Amino acid sequence: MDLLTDSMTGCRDEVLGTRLESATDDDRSVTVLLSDLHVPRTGGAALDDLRTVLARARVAAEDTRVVIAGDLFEVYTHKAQLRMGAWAQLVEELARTSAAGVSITVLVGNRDFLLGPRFVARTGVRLCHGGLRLRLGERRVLCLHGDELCLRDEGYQRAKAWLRTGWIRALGGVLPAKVGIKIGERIRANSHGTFDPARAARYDATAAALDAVFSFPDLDTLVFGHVHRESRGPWPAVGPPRGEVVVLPAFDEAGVHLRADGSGLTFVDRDGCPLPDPSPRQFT
Ligand SMILES: [Mn+2]
Repeated sequence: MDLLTDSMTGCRDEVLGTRLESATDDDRSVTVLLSDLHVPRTGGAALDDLRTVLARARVAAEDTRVVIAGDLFEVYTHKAQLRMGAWAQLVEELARTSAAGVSITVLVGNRDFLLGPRFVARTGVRLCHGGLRLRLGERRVLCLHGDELCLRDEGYQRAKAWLRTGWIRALGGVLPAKVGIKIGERIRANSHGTFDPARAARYDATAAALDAVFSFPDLDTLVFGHVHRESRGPWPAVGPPRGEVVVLPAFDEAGVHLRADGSGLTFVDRDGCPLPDPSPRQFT
C-alpha cells in the first residue's frame, strides 16, 4: 500500500537507507535540538545539563518541542536499563517533561537503536527510527543522527545493515538483561577505542552523502550529530548554495545545542545563552 502511494505521489521517503518521517508538531514556536548525550549509567554532567535544558523547556511547555538527534544513551541494548541507575532518572525526567506538555522526539543513534515501545510507554516521547522532516520557521529541515552520512566507514555501514534487521531486534527483546548489557559494554568499549584523529576523515560525513540529501526537493537545511565536530555553513561550500548544513556538537562535552525560534537558528550553551556560530567546514 505504501509503495502504491509513493509511486502515485512521486514522494521518496528514504535517503541513504534511512526512512524519513514527518514531524507533527511544527506549530511549536521554539525547537530545541540536541544530539549525542551518551548518558552513562552513572548520569553525570550530560544528565545534569539535560535536566537544565528540559526545565527551561517546561517553562513554555506548550510552545516548545525538543528533538534529540540520537545517541541519548551511552549504549542501549536492553529494556532493563530503563530501571537502572541514572537511566531511571533520565526516563523520569523525560516523562515529567512530556507530561508538562513539551513535545519530545527522540531519534535513535548507532548506540541506542534498540530503543523501543517500552521506552516510549515510560517517557511519552515520540521515537523515530529514521530521519525526521520538520519545519523551523520558513526552513524545511531534515534532522538525521548522521551515521548514514559517513559513507567512507564501509565496515560500519555493512554492520549497520545487518544489525538493524528484525531478528536482531527480536533477539534484543529476549536476551537476559545481563547478556544484553554485557554486549552493550563491549560496543561502547570498541567505539571509544577505535577513534584515531589521523583517520578522522573516515568517520566524517561525505560530500556524496550531502549531495544525496540535498537532491531532495523541499529541503533546505540538514541538521545532524554523530561526528562530534560542530559546524555551520552553506552546501555546497562553493558555488550557488542549495542549502545549509548544521552539525551539532556532542551535548555531553559542554551542553552546547541548537535553538530555533522566530529569530532563526542559534547555538546556545546549557543555560540557553547564545554562542557564536561554529565555522563552516569542508566535507569531501
Ligand atoms: Mn552516534
